[in-house]
Amino acid sequence: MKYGIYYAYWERQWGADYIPFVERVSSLGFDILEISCAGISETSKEKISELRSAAEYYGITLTAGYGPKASENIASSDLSVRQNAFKFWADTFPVLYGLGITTVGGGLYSYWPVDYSKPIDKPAELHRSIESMRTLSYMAEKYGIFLHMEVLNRFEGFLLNTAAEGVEYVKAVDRPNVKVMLDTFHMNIEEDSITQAIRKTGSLLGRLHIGEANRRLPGQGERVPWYAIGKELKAIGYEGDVVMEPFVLQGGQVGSDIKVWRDLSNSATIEQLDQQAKKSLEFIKYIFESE
Ligand SMILES: [Mn+2]
Repeated sequence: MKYGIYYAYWERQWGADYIPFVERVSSLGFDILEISCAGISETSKEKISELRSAAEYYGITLTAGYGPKASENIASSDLSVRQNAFKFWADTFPVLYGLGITTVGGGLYSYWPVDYSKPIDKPAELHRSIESMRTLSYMAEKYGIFLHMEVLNRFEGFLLNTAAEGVEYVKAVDRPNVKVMLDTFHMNIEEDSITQAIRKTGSLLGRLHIGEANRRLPGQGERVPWYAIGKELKAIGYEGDVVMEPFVLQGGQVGSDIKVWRDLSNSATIEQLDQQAKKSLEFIKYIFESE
């Protein structure tokens, strides 16, 4: 397995100059830097090739995550929104390809975070989402890109809240480059058993986000059964990526969207954030790689 971290651990806004992060995560021992698709299609060609070169130089694999905006919802009842969503991905896939990125994960089947002041029609939304995802999967396939359907907790999404719903969705789409993505933070809220959820997802599990129940770094809490999860990943033969997605900083659009209303970093300096990420990586590798 390869181990990574999402850049937003250090950032308060979505999207960033990712080049300095490549060296940073490499020096901390990670294999992967996960970036956001936000605004990536507007990045200059020079910047994209510079980022790709940096990743190659430091031996870092780039991966991408995304929570589509309401205007980029492939499941919308509004045809013009669905068309805009396809346009967003038509502009984004070539850039990801240019970065050597072959995996995108997140609530790609809907939008994020969901506006619950509006009425929810889950069956209709699900039906449109599955149809649209099939189309999107062919667009992604041209660039060798896999799409990972991240199962999210009820407060952030309503289409896929459990691994079982993720599996059902992926089976309905029935495309080889569309898989289930699980995240221990969301699973901790919704699943009866995190290990059973992983077991039942089995070979359809394409991607994994890890974090404590409050989104601090793996190993900083006592709520998530890391050892049992590691054993389960082995049992299903999981060889995909393990990407930590900690959110500990207040402020900015990231703090607001993630609902970080207190400082979860304990006033950490940037050097301390680095050291804590390094320690968490060592912890999780020790647990997941042990026999
Ligand atoms: Mn996640």
